[in-house]
This record gives sequence, structure tokens and C-alpha cells, in this order.
Amino acid sequence: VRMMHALRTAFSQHELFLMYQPQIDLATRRPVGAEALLRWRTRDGKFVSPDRFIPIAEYSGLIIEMGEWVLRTACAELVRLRAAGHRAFTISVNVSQVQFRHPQFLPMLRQALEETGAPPEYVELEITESMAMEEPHLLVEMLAEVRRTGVKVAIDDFGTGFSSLSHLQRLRIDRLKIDRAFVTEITGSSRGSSIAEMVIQLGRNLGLSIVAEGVEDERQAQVLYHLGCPLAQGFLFARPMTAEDLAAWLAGEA
Ligand code: G
Ligand code: G
Ligand code: MN
Ligand code: NA
Repeated sequence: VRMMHALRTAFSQHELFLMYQPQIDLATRRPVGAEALLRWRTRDGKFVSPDRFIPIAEYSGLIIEMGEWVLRTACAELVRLRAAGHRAFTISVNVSQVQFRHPQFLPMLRQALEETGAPPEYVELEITESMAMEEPHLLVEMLAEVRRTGVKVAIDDFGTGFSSLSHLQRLRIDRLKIDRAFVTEITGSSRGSSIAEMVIQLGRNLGLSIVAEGVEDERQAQVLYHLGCPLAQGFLFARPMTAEDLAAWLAGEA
């Protein structure tokens, strides 16, 4: 309850902000997009992890307002980056299950796109694999509506759940994100490597884009590339950074 209060105050006093982590094309090593990641720095300078405060935001309902702010801020940043010449660049936004299920989610999404002027085809929503497995009928319909706006959909942390091939096909998502755990294991045990390999094959068979998460060293990048994974994100390429640093980093990459 204390933390809920603190979070509410922090949100209204702008202690929350977005960091952006670049996503890289493994063939060209050029940036193709960035994932927006929410951060909370308290007034005494301490960082609170989203793994701690997102569940509180969900429980208290604050996630609705907070999620809208995240989406609008990321869309506005996309518009700024495009104005700076980065025109084939995608911004990915994490969406909580509570937020996605809210009856006003679709109108909110359409309004955010319209008011920020963000081109929908360069905006991507990340939903988790566990969300993708629940209430399949509702989800199929929601995703069809999201698709009608032009916005893309990725399944985050893929490989941790048990989505079936037929279910994935029905959802008609655009992208799979291979969970960091399977990327870490890729150069270790053969078992871990086979999970990443399976996800890449699955994605390719379904004609989906694939992003490997948490790539920390060159060997992982090489193995992923040779397994047919086109895109990656991780500390090897860039850490999450502020909007200002992202603009400077992209200018340096160009
Ligand atoms: O950036 P970091 O690894 O600390 O993020 C931890 C978790 O918090 C990740 O699973 C990430 O998806 C989630 N997360 C980060 N930003 C947001 C956000 O804006 N909304 C939601 N719902 N989750 C987020
Ligand atoms: O679950 P989700 O993919 O949304 O969370 C992404 C989180 O992973 C972010 O909080 C980010 O800080 C973290 N992250 C990004 N790249 C790396 C990496 O290379 N190694 C590790 N350990 N964490 C990473
Ligand atoms: Mn994510
Ligand atoms: Na993830």
C-alpha cells in the first residue's frame, strides 16, 4: 500500500521516464528499432525495477494511465526520430495484460496514434506469451482490431510458455522475441541452444520477424545469425538509454 502511494505520487511528479534499447539487424549490424523501457528513479536517486512496480501499477489500476503515458511518449519520440531522418525505425512498447484487457484500450491506441502523428506501421506492441495463451477468442479479436490500426504485435519472452503452432498461427502476430534465458544458454548447453533454434525455425516457418533478447557477446550474435535469427537486442550492441542519448547514438551510427 505504501509503495502504491509512492508510485502514484512518483507518476504524477514525473519521476518515471522511458529508456530505449536499440534493436539491431544482425546481417548489417545497423539499428532497426528500439524497445521503450519504463524506469522509476525516486527522489533520493534510487532505481526501482519495473518487475517490482508494474505489478503494483496493475493491481492499483494506475497501469491504465501509466500505460497510456508510455505509449504516447514512445509515439512522440518516434515522430521526433523520424523528423531527424530515421524513417525506417520502429518503436516497441510493452503492454501489460491489465492494460490490454481494458475496454478503452483500442480507442486509447487509436487516439494516441492520431494525436502524436506516429505512423502505426512503425509502432509495435509487445505482449507476453502468457497473455497470448489466455482467452484465445478474445485475444484473436483484439489482435485483429490492433492489426486494423496498422500497429504491429510481438510476443515477448517467447519460449517460456507453451504456445501451440496452430494457436500462434491464429493470432497472426508479426514478431517473436526469444527470451534472454535461451539466448544465454545458446553458447552453453546443447539443450538451451535447441530451444532458441526451435523458436527461430518456428518463426521462420510462420513468416514472422524474430528478435533475440539479451545478446551480451559476439559468439551469441554469430550463433543466432547462423541459426537464421535476423534481429537482436542486448548489451553487446547497446544498453537501454535516454531519448536524448538514443538520438545521439543513432546519429553516430548513421
Ligand atoms: O527493463 P527491465 O529489464 O528492467 O524490465 C523488466 C520488465 O519490465 C520487462 O519484462 C519489461 O517487459 C517490463 N517493462 C518495462 N517497461 C514496461 C512498460 O512500459 N510497461 C510494461 N507493462 N512493462 C514494462
Ligand atoms: O522482458 P523484456 O524483454 O521486456 O525486458 C527487457 C529487459 O532486459 C530490460 O529491462 C533490459 O534492461 C534488459 N536487458 C536488455 N539487454 C540485456 C542484456 O544484454 N543482458 C541482460 N542481462 N539484460 C538485458
Ligand atoms: Mn519487452
Ligand atoms: Na523479454
